Amino acid sequence: MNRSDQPIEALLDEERLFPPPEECSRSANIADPDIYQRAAKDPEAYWAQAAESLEWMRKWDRVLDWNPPIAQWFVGGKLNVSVNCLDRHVRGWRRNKAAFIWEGEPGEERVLTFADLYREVNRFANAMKRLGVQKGDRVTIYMPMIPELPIALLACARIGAPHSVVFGGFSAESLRDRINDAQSKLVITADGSYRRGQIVPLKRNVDAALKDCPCVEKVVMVRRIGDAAPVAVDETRDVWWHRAVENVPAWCEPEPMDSEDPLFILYTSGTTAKPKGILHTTGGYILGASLTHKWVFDAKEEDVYWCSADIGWVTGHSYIVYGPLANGTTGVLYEGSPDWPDKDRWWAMVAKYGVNVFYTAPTAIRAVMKWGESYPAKHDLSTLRLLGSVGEPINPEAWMWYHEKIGQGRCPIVDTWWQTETGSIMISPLPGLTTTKPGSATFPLPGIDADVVDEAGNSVPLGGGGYLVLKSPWPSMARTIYGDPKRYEETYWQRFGKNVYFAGDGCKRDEEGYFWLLGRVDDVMNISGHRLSTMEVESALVDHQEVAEAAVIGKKDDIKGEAIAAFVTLKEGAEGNAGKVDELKKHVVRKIGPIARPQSVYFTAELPKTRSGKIMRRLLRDIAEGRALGDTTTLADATVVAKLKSQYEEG
Ligand code: 7RM
Repeated sequence: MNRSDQPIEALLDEERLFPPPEECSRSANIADPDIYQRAAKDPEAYWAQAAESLEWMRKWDRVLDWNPPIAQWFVGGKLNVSVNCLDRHVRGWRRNKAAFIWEGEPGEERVLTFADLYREVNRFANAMKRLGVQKGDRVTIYMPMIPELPIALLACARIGAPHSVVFGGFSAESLRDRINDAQSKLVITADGSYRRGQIVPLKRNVDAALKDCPCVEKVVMVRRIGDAAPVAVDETRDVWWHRAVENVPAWCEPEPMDSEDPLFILYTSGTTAKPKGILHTTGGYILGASLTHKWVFDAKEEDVYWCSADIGWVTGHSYIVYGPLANGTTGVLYEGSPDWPDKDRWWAMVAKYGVNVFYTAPTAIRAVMKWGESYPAKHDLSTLRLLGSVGEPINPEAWMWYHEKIGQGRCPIVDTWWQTETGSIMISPLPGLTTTKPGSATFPLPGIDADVVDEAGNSVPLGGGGYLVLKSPWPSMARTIYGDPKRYEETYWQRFGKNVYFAGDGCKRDEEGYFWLLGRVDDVMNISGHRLSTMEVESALVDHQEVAEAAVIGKKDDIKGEAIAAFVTLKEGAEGNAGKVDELKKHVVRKIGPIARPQSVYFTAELPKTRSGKIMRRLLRDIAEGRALGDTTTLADATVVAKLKSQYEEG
């Protein structure tokens, strides 16, 4: 499958080359190309040397224990992530350096220095302890992009309580399932959040979720909105953040964590209806996040860095919170939407704060492109020196537009391939070294052993395509799926043997060895850079009392990358009309959240299936994208798709 706007053959013929600007090569953190070879020759020595950049309470005994597929990194080492992100900076001159420049959607501004952040993290860590949270207890965080969100993450890290952040756009039911899966004791939320001028009632969703979460003992609420978002307070359970931190000591002893102790769980969609709780541990994760942030974004002391993701996704964990803070970087944190109050909000902020490095997703670039170049052109973007992309393949057209209209032809673009499971960037240019090609994530980073293999697991020669795999362990790799180690092994470490990580992405390499990511090869959709499984949406649909069966596909979309198209069979007697379409869309939003809202719903008497009863989504995709049907020989009843196709074409 190729999600780009060109056929893959055309991609591989891409002739536009963008060598690193001289200025960038001269000053880059990584300017010596030998690093790739050095890392490949002795990976353990390479990672050990990299880990010296962290502050350890006890040094490790062994770099790696590898019993495939179980890896342990920096065995015997002890450290605390919050110490690495805060204490070591406040001890020195960074004390009064800005850690976050925050802007609320309505326009408030707040700057938190490292000392401010340190103080708030210590206080909130003590507040959680007072509420009964102990090392190892899980904490679910369901919050808007306000300073209390990174404070909550770091406070969890300080006391050794693994956090599980649930994106604020998820529904009460999704929140409930994630709380129960993690068996969280504490939930941290806010009365609400702002989105395009509207108020999202977060606490109300928490209340709904907690009707079925007996594990939760306490809820902490930030007062973000105030009177416009009144909340029901359960006096025995709920406590305001500002009350919780009253009269707590200003210092909280950081928990000495084993390198392999859990740092967080983050849920991500797989091929089944149930999201997977990806578990990351302490030493390897913070090494991966900090090192890649330093190298890929060429982090400099004086930088103002902005990653536009939400902390509810892994990109926000690694590249808003942990990586940049570990490196002592000043980051921008923005609560709201890029088109509020107008479509130049981002560029106004870039100019206002003098942003140097900007990291966003192709779906956002394509939206900005559609709005037109007049919006960025209104603002002074001359401080930008480096641009990043993540979340899905970036089509060359969007890449060129980003390069010209945002980067003004001056800024290298780093197209970064990675996943929730990899913890940090795996395939990306190094801005001072790599000549880029629009649409290619270029090469695996030093120490990352990526390959492209065929069905049988054999490496495919340059020029060919297949499945993307990682053939050696790396420090920030996921350690397990929380509560389901078997699923972890089966999903990632079985397809090509227990030594080989299967990423679930298709990939081609050109004759020069550049990697071209082609999108998922499984039933995972990529909607605006967010992962959703077809099964998740299908089970939300069949949960509706009038739906008999549903098949969902990701249909190519100019802005979102993919948009959800649902093919639905109704139960006897139910009528498929416009009202029903609306009702089903709402039902999915209620079950999962707005990101899962189907763009189109089609009613059909039957779904195309193989003789063994498997729904042939490939054919539905052909229909939805208006292509000639692919191979239909395995269908149980070929008339089903023919009918569906003509019905679809009639509109
Ligand atoms: C960071 C993140 C992971 C999936 C992954 C890919 C796709 C991400 C790129 C990309 C092509 C990229 N984590 N993906 N980055 N595809 N080029 N630069 O997105 O767990 O939410 O998603 O996203 O399919 O498997 S994620």
